[in-house]
Amino acid sequence: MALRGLLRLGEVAVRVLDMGEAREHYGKRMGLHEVMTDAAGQVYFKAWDEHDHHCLVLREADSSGMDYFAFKVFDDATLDELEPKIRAFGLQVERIAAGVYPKSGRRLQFMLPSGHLMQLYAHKEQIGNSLGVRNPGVLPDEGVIRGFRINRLDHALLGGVNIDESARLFREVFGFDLSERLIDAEGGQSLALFLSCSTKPHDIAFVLQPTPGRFHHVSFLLESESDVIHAADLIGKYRIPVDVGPNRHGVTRGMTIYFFDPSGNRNEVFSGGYVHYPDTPTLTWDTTELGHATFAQDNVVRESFLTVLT
Ligand code: M3P
Ligand code: FE
Repeated sequence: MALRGLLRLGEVAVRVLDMGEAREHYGKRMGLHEVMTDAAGQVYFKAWDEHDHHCLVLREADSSGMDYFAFKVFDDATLDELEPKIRAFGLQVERIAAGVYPKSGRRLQFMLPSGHLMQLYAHKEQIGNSLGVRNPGVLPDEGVIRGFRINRLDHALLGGVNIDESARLFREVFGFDLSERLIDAEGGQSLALFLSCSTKPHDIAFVLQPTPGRFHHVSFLLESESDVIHAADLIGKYRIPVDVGPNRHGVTRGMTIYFFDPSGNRNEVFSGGYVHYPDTPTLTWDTTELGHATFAQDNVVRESFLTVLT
């Protein structure tokens, strides 16, 4: 597959209430690598198998939630091509100069109809995954893969209003596929929309909420389903609050566990899921199967999963 345009979710900026606790959670427990603190005190992390400098930015604030998320695009020309298209869709686009965001090239920034601040960038300093690029081998040195053994940032689920409009931007302007959707069995209203720009079942998703700009979870990829169980063991050992213990999503078919950071932001680690191609039909779930769509091993509808957002 010739992957061009938007490549992947490259960065999520999360607000935390206490930076010390957050560092312990994301660094020591989850095992992400802390790579930098900036002049404003924001702390930057990367997952071991990412080449780019960072994927997670934490900012200490009075409320938890997400400040913005950013997709990496293939090249600088992609930014030039997309800017007028985003404007033509009806959004105001702000240009942010290279270097304003550390280690990053210039960015485009706009507010989604669902109330989420989104950015696009083409360049971020690459510091590698510690294996090098010539005869890299397969196993990094001891201590590089640690904690929950997270490979990379994978996706985010965002809660907000006008999710059909946000999805339309991703499909019509960014060329994403609607891989799956959850609809109200009665009225047909979209309740959750899953969008892919790759062969993954989703790269970004939206869930309908009464208020804009909410954050449901950020998700990190693990190598294997046994690593999900290993993460669950660590979550228990360190008394990390669990939202949903190991289970399999109906939507995406990923093996998942949901837990909370010390500020109440939901995190997910997962493994697996099917391969999505551009000709894969959109899969539709409706509310008569809400339990199976969300957690397919026990089919239990979890109130907290549907209502707790930051
Ligand atoms: C995921 C995933 C819902 C399912 C969410 C699924 C909201 O987050 O990673 O597959 O029904
Ligand atoms: Fe997820």
